[in-house]
Order: sequence, then structure tokens, then C-alpha cells
Amino acid sequence: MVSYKSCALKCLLLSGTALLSSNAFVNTPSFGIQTRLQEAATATDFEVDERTGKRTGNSFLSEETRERGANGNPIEKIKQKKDATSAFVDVYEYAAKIRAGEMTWEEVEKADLDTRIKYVGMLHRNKRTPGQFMMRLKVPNGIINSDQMRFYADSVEKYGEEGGVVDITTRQNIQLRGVKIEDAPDIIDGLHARNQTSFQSALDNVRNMVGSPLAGIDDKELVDTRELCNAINDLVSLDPVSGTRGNPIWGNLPRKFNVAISGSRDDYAHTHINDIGLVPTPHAETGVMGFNVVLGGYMSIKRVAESIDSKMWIPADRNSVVTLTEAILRIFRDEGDRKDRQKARLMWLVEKYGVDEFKAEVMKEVESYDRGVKIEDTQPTDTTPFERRSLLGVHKQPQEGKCRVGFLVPSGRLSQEECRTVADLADKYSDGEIRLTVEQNIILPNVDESKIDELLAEPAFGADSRFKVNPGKIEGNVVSCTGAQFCSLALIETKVHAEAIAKKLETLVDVDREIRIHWTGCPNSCGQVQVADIGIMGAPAKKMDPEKGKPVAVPGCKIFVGGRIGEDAHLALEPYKSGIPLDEEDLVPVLVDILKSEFGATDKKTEELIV
Ligand code: SRM
Ligand code: SF4
Repeated sequence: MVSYKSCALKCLLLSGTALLSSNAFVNTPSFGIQTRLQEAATATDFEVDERTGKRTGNSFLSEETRERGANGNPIEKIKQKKDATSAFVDVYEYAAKIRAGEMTWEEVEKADLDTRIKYVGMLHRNKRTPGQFMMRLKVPNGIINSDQMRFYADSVEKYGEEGGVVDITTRQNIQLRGVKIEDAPDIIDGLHARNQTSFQSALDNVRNMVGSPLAGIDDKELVDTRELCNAINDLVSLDPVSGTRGNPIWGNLPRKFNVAISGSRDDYAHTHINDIGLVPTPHAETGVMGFNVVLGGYMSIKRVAESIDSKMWIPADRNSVVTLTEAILRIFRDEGDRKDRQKARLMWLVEKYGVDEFKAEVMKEVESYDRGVKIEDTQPTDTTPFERRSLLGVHKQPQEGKCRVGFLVPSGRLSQEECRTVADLADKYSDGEIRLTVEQNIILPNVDESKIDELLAEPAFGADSRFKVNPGKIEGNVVSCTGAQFCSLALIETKVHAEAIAKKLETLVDVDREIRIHWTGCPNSCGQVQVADIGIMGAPAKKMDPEKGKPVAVPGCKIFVGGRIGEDAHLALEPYKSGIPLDEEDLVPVLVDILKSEFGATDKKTEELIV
């Protein structure tokens, strides 16, 4: 390690990551970089990794925190032993050696393969596709463009139709599948050239910034979340010294950290299940637009918790939003649990302090930055009637003559051909812009009203296409985690069942409201079953085997009922039913019963009955 000051120039030259460009709205560095460059330039006592020329993530931890890490859980020990923020260099080095025939992926150091390179967004799918990785990106506010979409398809093409797919995630994000280490540098470089990255999208980092998918195109918008999502994205994943991808300051948190900013009363961003949720609320006296801050929402095997009121309100400006986030992250980074990973989420720390004491600590931290940010008490929320709006279908925008067109991407899965189709549609109708939703669907913004008929008549929305602008009330609201096809933690396959069972239910019942069915392959609840009308979670089940004459273990599920999203959010914490086999003959009748008893569904009127 060398001292920081002597390395400033080297940082810029040797970082191995592309400098951020400012040629696109999405991901463009937007806040406080100059200030932080100045702050960083006065810093002296950080270790610098000679390979990267960047300060190490560990060097931002106090001696006490490092010691807790070194004696902490196995992941902490790995991070302490070999700093994870330099993992991108390892990926480049391994790739070069594999390409040169000097090593194979099996020879990659185990801690790197399974853990450290997650910092680069690369997750080894060791059980399902050994030697191949899922690469998770960062897509702040879920906004991408047609060039990026085509690049995703090109990047995974060599992995075949089945293995080389692209997924829209439940954090309004993109995951590429099938990636091999030897190909990763080209993909990373291609992403950086397109103003995107995979860095700090997994491991113990701040995850994708979720914002409103209708930002800037919504007549009921309270706050345009784009700039704020980009600003927090810059804070957490842009090195203030070199201006390169990957910010070591926030590169070794005790655990993942989720931030969501809502732009309207619809709460499309799901503030209630994020570590920090910003809920747009004007100040009662001044009318200044701001955010009530909710904290600690999360889901896991051990515990599922809805966010709690932090008793804080901040104005909706970049300085306030970034400063508050930074203060909470600083406290979390240095004080979060590093022994028990199940307790290393923000909620546990807030509870350890107590809400009032945590608020006081955050205020003290914010004041110490001396940036003029004022935190006030939670402001009263609007209680006038409000109905959450659908993101699918054709809707007028406040911009004269423009519409947004939302369409279903069943379970968020895109083939290479479908990626290219979406890119072509975007080029033709939405000036290349594509928006992703946490329901894993797509919105094309700013479509000319005069072109709507032409768009709807495109083969992309033909009878045999998976994309639908006006899907059924059940199939249009399916969400699904990755499941057993790629995820080693999965107890069941999810996406295939999710798509098939929704279609089946559409043929069996009529419902007069949208029914949100979420699937998740295990209790980690990446598919957020507790927020769903009906949540299906992979779990053990037994079924009579006629040949053996006794019940045998089969793939099954637990069913959760009654989760709510939006202003009146509520998590369904206890299963409504357990031990249901996943076979269509077993699961479908149970779901039909639930749809009838809980959601007023009626038997489908067949053509004959209607006649
Ligand atoms: Fe997740 C772990 C996939 C959203 C809670 N999640 C995993 C891993 C990385 C497990 C693994 O190593 O295989 C999964 C990778 C599977 C794969 O190949 O795709 C995985 N999680 C996903 C995605 C892709 C589901 C999807 O199909 O959309 C989502 C990616 C989001 C993103 O773009 O960053 C995803 N995961 C979520 C969410 C939903 C959310 O953020 O709103 C949750 C619940 C909210 C939360 O985190 O509090 C979630 N995932 C977890 C957990 C439990 C966290 C905990 O505190 O214990 C794990 C387990 C872990 O981290 O150890 C996990
Ligand atoms: Fe994998 Fe479980 Fe998350 Fe599904 S819920 S992606 S099975 S970890």
C-alpha cells in the first residue's frame, strides 16, 4: 500500500475503469463531484491499492470496525483478507489468463469466485451453470436506451437462446445471463462506454436506485426522481478522487442496502420495503416539496419488516437527499452488525438505537457535514382519496400530444430477439428511451399520440407475442424472482410456472380488479411475495404417490394473501396456506378458491354461456 497523496494522478491513469461520460441523462454524474474531489484531495491517511490506484474500501473502516470484520462472519473475513473493491482488476486478470490458456475458471481463487467478484456484479451460478455468471447492472431509476438494450443482447448471444437471456429485476434493473469470466472485460468495457456499469451492484453495496418509472411524464408527479436517483447513484458508485466507477468509501458495508425514491402517491418505488424510502410529501406550513423518510424495510429468510417512520422530513433537493443518505450510510457502515449477517440490515441498527436516538444521530452526522441541510419532523400526508394507477397500457402524458405505453414482459424475461425488438420499438416510437418497472415490465415514454395505432399494430404486440399492452388482469400483474433455472438457493422453478399459471387462471376466472401474483423461489423473497395480493413462495410439500402408496416429497409452495402496495402498504407476514404441491392440478384449484373467496372472482363466462 502507498500513501494516498502520491497516488492521485495514478488513480486517474490506472483505475482500470472508464471515466464517466456525460453524454446521456441516465447515470450521468450529477452531484457534488467537485466538492467531494476537493474533500478527498485533502485526505491523507487512506491505503491505496497499487493495482487499482484507488483507495481501498477497508481503509475507510475504523480499526474497531475492521477488527469486528476480521472476527465477523465468513463474508466479512473474506472482505478483510482481500479488499473487495479491487475485484474488477482480478476479473480482468483472470480473464486474460483464461484467454491465454494459462488457467481455467476452476482455478480462480474460491473466495474470489464465490464472493469478491460479486463486487463487480458477477454472481457465479455454480449449481445450475458452473463456470457461468449472472452479471447484474445498475440502472438508476430504471431508465435505459435502445443502444444499451441491443448491447445486452449482443453480450449474451454466444451463450445460446436458453442460457443467454436478459432479465428485468424487481429493482427496476437488468441482469445478463451466461457470462463467462473470459468475456467479462469486454462486457464491462462495453457497459462503461455506454455510461452503465455492473460495479457495486451486488455483495455488500448499495443496490440499484429505484425511482418512479413515470418520472417527468406524469401529471400526478410530486417529485421528478431521475436526478435524485442519479445523484445517489453517483454518491455510492463513483470514486470522488478519480471520477471512475466504483466508490471505495461505500464499498464495504456490513450488508446490502436498498434505497427507493417515490415520485407520486402511487409509491411505484416500494418505499415500504427499502432500507431508506423517500415518500414525497409537501411541508405542511411552507408548501415546499420534500420527503418523509421511512427506514428499515426489508425481506429475508429470518425476518420480513415493513419500513418505519423515522420522524424525519427533508426537502426534495439533491443536497438534502444525498446528505441524508450519506449520513445514514456512514452510520450503517461503521456500526452495522458484522457478526450475524441475518442481523446486518438497517432495521436492526435503528432498533438498537431506538427511533428518536437514531434520528438524533443522523441529525448530528448531517450537521457535521455543514452543508446547510435542515431535517424537520415528519410532515402530514395527503389523505384525500387517491387510486393507484396502472403502469401498463396507453396513457396520456402532461406533455401535449405524447403518451406513455406500458407493456407486459412476462416474468421480466427477455430473449435476445426480444431485446432487439424492444430496442427497435424504442428507436421508432420513444426516441430510443426505455423504462423498466419493479414489476419487471417496460414503458415506452413520449410516444406521439398520432403513432399509437401504428405502435399497437406492430408484430411485437401480435397474437403470438409475449409482449402485451393490455394483458389480462391476472397475467399482467405477475412478478417472479429468478428461481431454480439459475438460482442455487431456489427450492422451485418460478418464472415458467408464473407465466403458465397466470395464463391458466385467465381462462378459468373473471376478476374485476388487477390481481398481483408474485412468485419467489425461497424465503429470501426477491420476488417480494409479502407485498402481493397472492404470493407464492417455494417450500416443501408432499403428495400421494400411487405407486408407492404413500405421500412423497414434491416441489411445493407456501401461499401468502393480502399484501398491499402504495400508500396503504401492508405486508402479509404469515402464510395463508402451506405445503401445496406445485403441480398445476394441485395449485390451480387452490388459487381459484383464493381468487373467489378473497378477491371476488367468478367462474369465467365461456362463449357458449355468453351466447
Ligand atoms: Fe435478491 C439474494 C436475485 C431482489 C432479497 N437475490 C439473491 C441472489 C443474489 C442469491 C444468489 O446468490 O443466487 C439472487 C440471484 C439469483 C439470480 O441468478 O438472479 C437474487 N434479488 C434477485 C433478483 C434478480 C430477483 C428478480 O428476479 O428480480 C432481484 C435483483 C434486484 C437488483 O436488481 O438488484 C432481487 N432480493 C431482491 C429483493 C426485492 C427488492 O429489493 O425490492 C429482496 C427483498 C428486499 C430486501 O433485500 O430487503 C431480495 N436476495 C434477497 C436476500 C435476503 C436479504 C437479507 O437481508 O437476508 C438474499 C440473500 C442474501 O443476500 O444473502 C438475496
Ligand atoms: Fe433465488 Fe430465492 Fe431470490 Fe428467488 S427468492 S432469486 S430463489 S434467492
